Amino acid sequence: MKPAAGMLASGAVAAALLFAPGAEGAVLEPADDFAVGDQPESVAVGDFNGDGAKDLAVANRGDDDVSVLLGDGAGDFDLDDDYTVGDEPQDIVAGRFNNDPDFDLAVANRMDDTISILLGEGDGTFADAETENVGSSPRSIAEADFDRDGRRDLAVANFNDDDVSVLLGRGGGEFRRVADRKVGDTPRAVEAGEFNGGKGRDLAVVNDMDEDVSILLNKGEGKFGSRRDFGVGAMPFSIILGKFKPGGGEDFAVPNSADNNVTVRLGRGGGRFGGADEFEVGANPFFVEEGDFDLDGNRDLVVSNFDDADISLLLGNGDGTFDMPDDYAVGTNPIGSFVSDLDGENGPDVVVTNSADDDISVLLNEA
Ligand SMILES: [Ca+2]
Ligand SMILES: [Ca+2]
Ligand SMILES: [Ca+2]
Ligand SMILES: [Ca+2]
Repeated sequence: MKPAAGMLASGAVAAALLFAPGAEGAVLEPADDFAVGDQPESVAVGDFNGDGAKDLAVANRGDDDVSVLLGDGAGDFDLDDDYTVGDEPQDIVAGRFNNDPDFDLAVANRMDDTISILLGEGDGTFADAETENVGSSPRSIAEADFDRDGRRDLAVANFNDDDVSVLLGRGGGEFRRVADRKVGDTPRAVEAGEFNGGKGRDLAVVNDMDEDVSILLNKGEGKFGSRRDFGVGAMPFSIILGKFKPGGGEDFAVPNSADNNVTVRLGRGGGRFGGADEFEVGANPFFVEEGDFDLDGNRDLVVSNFDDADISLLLGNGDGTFDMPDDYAVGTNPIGSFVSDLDGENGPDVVVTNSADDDISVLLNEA
């Protein structure tokens, strides 16, 4: 770690004592929990019924379905309905996949090598799932308009195939699988980002066995160049892209579940990254998201710690370094998380899936 980060650590210890969860000055309020299905692993956010309040969709790996929870705009959620998807859904994204303004859902099903598309009706309900084939053991799904035709597209990380399937949206909620691009060994997570200001959104893929991130730059028309790999730590699980320091392209943060830390590498533009810095988090960190939680203009990180039943909030310093974490209790074995302003005040809030409790935790921001 850079000397500057070490200097900040002593001040951060004092801050951690002051900002204990639930205490005055804490950034996040104590969690409220809401029941979902069996073994929830991933959550997506959107306004599914068009009432201006954010809603939630949770992929339940143990139930092979998706729970939809409608929000009241103040941080409360009601379970509305469950929708059958494929075998062991692992990841879910919300987006607009057909030609109406309503949010739809896309789900990666790890055991039957498919994705499920659930088209939204605009009233909080969804049509029966349509199925598309992808590679072997899809673990993660990302959405963006990769070919810039105005239709949203999908990228899926196939864990057993060491590749990423690219599916271009055709409108109407249908997709055409145009390519499987090679990445590293056992890709576990994929995100769409912008690394070179080029021809559309690029891809960042986390490779478990290789302990690195493959960057694939968009060449236009939904085609991607050869991968360039950047090392992270042991058993990396997920990735978030953001601007943790001004300049360059997007930066990335990756939790290393076997190292109990997060690797941050700063974008230099052109799809290249600076050296790795590590920041300590809790035990067995799985998911990372980003947002400006204390509203100081610097982007912060939030990480779910699977073995600790909590999340770590690392406040950013705006120079690519982060303070020591403040931890907030959630449920048992938290995995997926999503950051969004769920109550329309006080900046971004956090929702976390507790895979062993069959519920989700919502932590509202009180900054
Ligand atoms: Ca809503
Ligand atoms: Ca497109
Ligand atoms: Ca901040
Ligand atoms: Ca909020």
